[in-house]
Amino acid sequence: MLNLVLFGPPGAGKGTQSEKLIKEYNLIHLSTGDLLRSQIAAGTELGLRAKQLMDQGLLVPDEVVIGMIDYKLRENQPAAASETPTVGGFIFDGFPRTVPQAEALDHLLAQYDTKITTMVALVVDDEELIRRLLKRGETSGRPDDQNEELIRRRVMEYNNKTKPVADYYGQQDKYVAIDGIGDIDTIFEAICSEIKRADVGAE
Ligand code: B4P
Repeated sequence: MLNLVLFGPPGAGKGTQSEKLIKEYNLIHLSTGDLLRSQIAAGTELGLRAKQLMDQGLLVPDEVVIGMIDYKLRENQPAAASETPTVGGFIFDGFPRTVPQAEALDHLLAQYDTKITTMVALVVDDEELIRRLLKRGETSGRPDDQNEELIRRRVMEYNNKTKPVADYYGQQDKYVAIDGIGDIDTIFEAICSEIKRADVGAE
């Protein structure tokens, strides 16, 4: 199993690269941002609560996103232990975003006798992030992409609460940083090289 954490600030290219990686490695894509937006679209109570926070550029509570990931992991396990897995693994996009989420993920994966292979971080400076998200906001319709002040709040939330997650994986020798500025295919190739290195190292 390849279990990849794709890490980086809002607008670093996680969603963009995830789309390519799931095809290349036959991975199940678990994006907490997408899961939350589908709850909002469905008008669930959870979605309504999450929307209030997301629209302010704030993170939603740990227990909410951990619960969603727990559910999705259970949903995607082979029915019997002897059954051959049909997927290559999971890509975690936008999760974990806090150290308690990272600890919970290790705990959840251990229940299925698996673990994170590596975490790849996309490094992009703040001004480029703001440029990208404002541009996406012109067409995405996402309320959290609509104004610069809100985007800066998301970047600040990342710097305060999410950045420490890199140290968590660094301590496990699973943290790799990649330049997230430049051609999308070149960045993709760099991620694939790191996956190869981590996979060989894990054998
Ligand atoms: P997410 O949906 O995860 O959104 P995101 O951080 O904006 O990243 P995304 O993956 O969508 O964008 P990408 O970088 O690919 O989170 C939204 C909100 O949900 C959070 O603020 C939070 O409130 C909540 N949330 C989600 N997960 C949570 C968790 N675990 N805990 C608590 N709260 C949580 O791309 C951005 C743009 O850049 C795109 O337009 C793309 O085309 C462009 N781009 C990508 N690569 C490029 C490149 N190389 N060059 C130029 N442009 C590029």
